[in-house]
Amino acid sequence: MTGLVVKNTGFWYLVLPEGQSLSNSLLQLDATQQPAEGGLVPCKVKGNFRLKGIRTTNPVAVGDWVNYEMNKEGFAFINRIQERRNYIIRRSINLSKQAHILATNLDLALLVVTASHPQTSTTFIDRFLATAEAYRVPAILVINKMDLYTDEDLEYADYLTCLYRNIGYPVFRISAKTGSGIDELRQELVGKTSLLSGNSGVGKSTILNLLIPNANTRTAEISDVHDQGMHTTTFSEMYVMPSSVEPSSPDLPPAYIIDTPGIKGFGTIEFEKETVSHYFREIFSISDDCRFGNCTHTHEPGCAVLRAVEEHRIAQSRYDSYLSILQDEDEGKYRE
Ligand SMILES: Nc1nc2c(ncn2[C@@H]2O[C@H](COP(=O)(O)OP(=O)(O)O)[C@@H](O)[C@H]2O)c(=O)[nH]1
Ligand SMILES: [Mg+2]
Ligand SMILES: [Zn+2]
Repeated sequence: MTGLVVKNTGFWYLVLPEGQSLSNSLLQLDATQQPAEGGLVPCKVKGNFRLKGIRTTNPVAVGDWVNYEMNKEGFAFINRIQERRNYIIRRSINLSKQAHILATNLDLALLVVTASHPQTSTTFIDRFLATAEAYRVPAILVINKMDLYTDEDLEYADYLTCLYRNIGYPVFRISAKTGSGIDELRQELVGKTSLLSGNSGVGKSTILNLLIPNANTRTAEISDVHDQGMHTTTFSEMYVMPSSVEPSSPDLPPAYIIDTPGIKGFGTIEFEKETVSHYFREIFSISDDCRFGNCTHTHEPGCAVLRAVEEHRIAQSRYDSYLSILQDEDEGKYRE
């Protein structure tokens, strides 16, 4: 039998049988609460699944299409993962050689950022975008809390908007509080499987609750002292977004949104020094004009990238992020 992995709770994977449609109410039940008829199938994993030599804490991830079989004890086990179009992993904290697969088979990686409360740094954004490029997942930025901003915050929001639109990334400006910009964002997500990411406190749960009535994700109050949200859950969770607020037409493909509560960032796990520049689109395209083919764009004579940074054709903030990833490789460590 074939199905889609829609939830991962500990060693249980909940699988949606092929051809069956998903509802948020089923997603809210755990493995032991699923109805026998028409429910999600609780599965365990049997066999050794590996990802290109990388050890992962979870062999199977939300978004995977799998084959499963019932066993005698009455539960199912996954015995094959169908080939993945893509995946996004993060390095496990304190386990430098282990990685956690956040989600697979993604159409979109959506990064929610804020100009304040808390402020998202360009380094964080660029690491996210570079990771998305490396995994070949199209990325978009969503600037939230537009209702909240002072003139200074707005300046930063405008800077981010221009910078990333110029590079070619779609940028949405929304307020989950007032609802402004939400319809445009919803249109972007229709028919796709999207990963929702961003620092805690930027409004991911609030956005989900707005896009998906009854999603009931918990929102955290930002602590005044640390200006950071509280972690509430840890596993990747999938939600189904109705294609419109009205009862959706059955012909429209569903939109899946995968939330990764408590995940702050992605380790730059697979980057090699020579390829880091490939994941900065505008740096990569200008590097064609560097004198040396193996230019690292740090000190070489005739480096077109260094010249472009000087002439402000490449943003200093982007170049700094590029250098910071290179530095990680030097030190052999991966910060978040
Ligand atoms: N003013 C304002 N506050 C927001 C907005 N979106 C979320 N918040 C608040 O920001 C805090 C963190 O939101 P939450 O959704 O829990 O963030 P998450 O950690 O990314 O899931 C909560 O107090 C929300 O009410 C917004 O657009 N404007
Ligand atoms: Mg949240
Ligand atoms: Zn160069």
